[in-house]
Amino acid sequence: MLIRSASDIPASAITPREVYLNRRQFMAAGAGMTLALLGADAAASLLSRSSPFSTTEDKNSLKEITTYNNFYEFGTDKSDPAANAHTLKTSPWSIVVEGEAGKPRRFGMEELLKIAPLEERIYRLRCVEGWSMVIPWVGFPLASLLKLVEPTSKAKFVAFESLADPQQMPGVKSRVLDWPYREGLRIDEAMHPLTILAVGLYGEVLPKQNGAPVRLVVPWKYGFKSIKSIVRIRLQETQPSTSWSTANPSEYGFYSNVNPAVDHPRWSQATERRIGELFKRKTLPFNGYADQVAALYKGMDLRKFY
Ligand SMILES: Nc1nc2c(c(=O)[nH]1)N[C@H]1C(S)=C(S)[C@@H](COP(=O)(O)O)O[C@H]1N2
Ligand SMILES: [Mo]
Repeated sequence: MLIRSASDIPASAITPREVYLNRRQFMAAGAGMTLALLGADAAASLLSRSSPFSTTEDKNSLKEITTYNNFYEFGTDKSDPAANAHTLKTSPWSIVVEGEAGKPRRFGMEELLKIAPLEERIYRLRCVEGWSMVIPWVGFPLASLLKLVEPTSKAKFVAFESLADPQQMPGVKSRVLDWPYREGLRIDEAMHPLTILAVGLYGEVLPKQNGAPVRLVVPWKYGFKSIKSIVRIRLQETQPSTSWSTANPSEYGFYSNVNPAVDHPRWSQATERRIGELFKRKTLPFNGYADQVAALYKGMDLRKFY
C-alpha cells in the first residue's frame, strides 16, 4: 500500500508484536498519540529500528518507566512527574542551538524529527541514587544535530538547558535546584554515537514525565546528565556549570560517568537495583558501555574527574 499519511501505517508494521501490545495498553491508558501521528517520515524511518548499540537485556515495562521518575520541575517524589507533568505544553516546541557555531539557529520540533532516521535504542539507565532500568528510546544521534550548525574549533563543550516555566512546571517554584536545569558534555562525548536526543519511548511520542518532547540520553553517565525537555543547546569553549554540581559540588561532578569504584560521599555505587528485580546487581564501569567509551577518558584520573 502506498503510504500517504502516517495513519496508513498499521502499528503492527512498525513495531515488534511485543511493543505493539504495549502500545495498545498505552493507548488504552489514554496516554496519547502514537509517534506515527508525528508524520509519515518519522513513522517510516522507525522501520530502520534495530541498532548495534542496543542491549538485549529485558526491558522495563512502560508502566515502570513512566511512573518512577526524577523530573524535579514537577516535584521531588518519584511519583510526582507522572502525577503533575500533564501541565507541560510540548507543542509548539523548538531548540535554540547557539554559541561557537558557524550556523547557529533555532530548530522547530518538526525539523528536529527529520534530521536523521529515528532509531530504537534500548539503553540501560543508571540513576546516581542506585536504581536502574532498561529503556527502549526512539531517537537520533545528537551529533547529527550539532554537525548542522557547524561547530567552530573553539567548541570544546556543549551546554544544555531545560524549559523552566513556573506556569507549567510547579516544581520550579521551589528552590530545590537552580533553574533552569542545566547539564553539559565535553564535545567528544556529545558527538559520540551512543549519545542521542530521544523523542520517543516504546515506539510512542515521549511521555511528558520522561522529558517530552525531546531529551538527551547519555547511557554511560548517571541519569541526571540525561536532561529533559531541552530548549537550549550552546557550544562553548569553557566547561559549563551544571545544576547538580552547582547544588552540591562534592557529590556531583561534571563527568559523572557511572563508576562502581567511586562511591557517592553518602552511599556506595558498587551495586544497583534494577526496577522490578528483587536482588541487587553489580554496577558495571561506564554502565556496561566501557568498550565503546573508555577511550574517551584515556589518561584521566576518574577519581579526580568524577
Ligand atoms: N530537566 C530535568 N532533567 C532530568 C531530571 C530533572 O529533574 N530535570 N532528572 C534526571 C535524573 S536524576 C534521571 S535518573 C533521569 C530520569 O529519566 P527518566 O525519568 O526518563 O527515567 O532524568 C534526568 N533528567
Ligand atoms: Mo537520577
